[in-house]
Amino acid sequence: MEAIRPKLFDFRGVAMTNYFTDNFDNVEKFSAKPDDILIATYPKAGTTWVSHMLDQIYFGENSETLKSLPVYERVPFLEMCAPKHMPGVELIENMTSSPRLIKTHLPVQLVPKSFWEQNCRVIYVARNPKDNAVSYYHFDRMNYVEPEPGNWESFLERFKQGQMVFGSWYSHVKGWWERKQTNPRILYLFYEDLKEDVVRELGRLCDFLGVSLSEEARDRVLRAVGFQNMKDNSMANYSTCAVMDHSISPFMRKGMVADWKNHFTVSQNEEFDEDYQRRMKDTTLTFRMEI
Ligand code: PPS
Repeated sequence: MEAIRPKLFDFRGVAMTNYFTDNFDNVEKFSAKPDDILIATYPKAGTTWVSHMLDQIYFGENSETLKSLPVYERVPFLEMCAPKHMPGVELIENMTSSPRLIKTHLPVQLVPKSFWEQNCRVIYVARNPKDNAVSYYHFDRMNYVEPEPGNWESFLERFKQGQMVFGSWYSHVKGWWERKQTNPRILYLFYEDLKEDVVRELGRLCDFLGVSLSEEARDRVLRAVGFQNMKDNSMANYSTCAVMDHSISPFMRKGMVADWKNHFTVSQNEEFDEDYQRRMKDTTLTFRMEI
């Protein structure tokens, strides 16, 4: 696999790489449709899980399409513009399905304005920062279009400083949380809640979307989005993605809450908690580090 690891730079106050900024003129000009559904997350918070869930809710009965297209084509990544892949904007513009399901990792202030003008529904998924950092670390090891991760210790420092692609976890989760307070078209979900009770969270999701599933359809969705089923499904597990090396770490890695306990040292944890308390003082948003 080619070594094409990019460097981070500041883009409008957010750490980014060229793979997410090269096409930004077209991202900003993107024309959303009223029934588009945006799935927004900080990287590694549960994007693929919720994307697959939405895809199953809307198109799960059309199993032929689901079997032949990977999740990153069924739910295109708006700002993505990487080698060997069609830019996200083009993929979306070529879509014929309705509603269009669209993935983004953009912080709220960089979302193209047409999503707000069209009053689109947005599902935001957040994950506790310790597990989020661990998942991001292993992802950066196996994904050659991410910056070099370095060792865990230095990665964790960079995470705390917001020197990650898509910037600071703190700014991201708080920015979207503040926007949600005044925009009822944003549903804010937590990875930990999904793990705790996926049936309940699927119900909340369907209520928000105004979708009513039969018991049979609901069971089909739940089966399809189970961790092991997604891990075994080549259309959901990114095994077809050319820039990832799953022998280093699989994309569908552990899928659990509190795996951070296997990575953080006692002092890393204490320092992280102290920093976390300080930086979350100005928000009503709270996270569960374990369930
Ligand atoms: S990305 O690259 O930003 O789109 O990654 P993202 O999909 O947001 O996050 C990947 C992590 O989500 C876990 N995952 C799941 N957990 C539980 N159940 C299901 N069905 C599921 N699908 C994906 C995946 O394993 C990654 O977490 P880690 O902790 O690394 O295992």
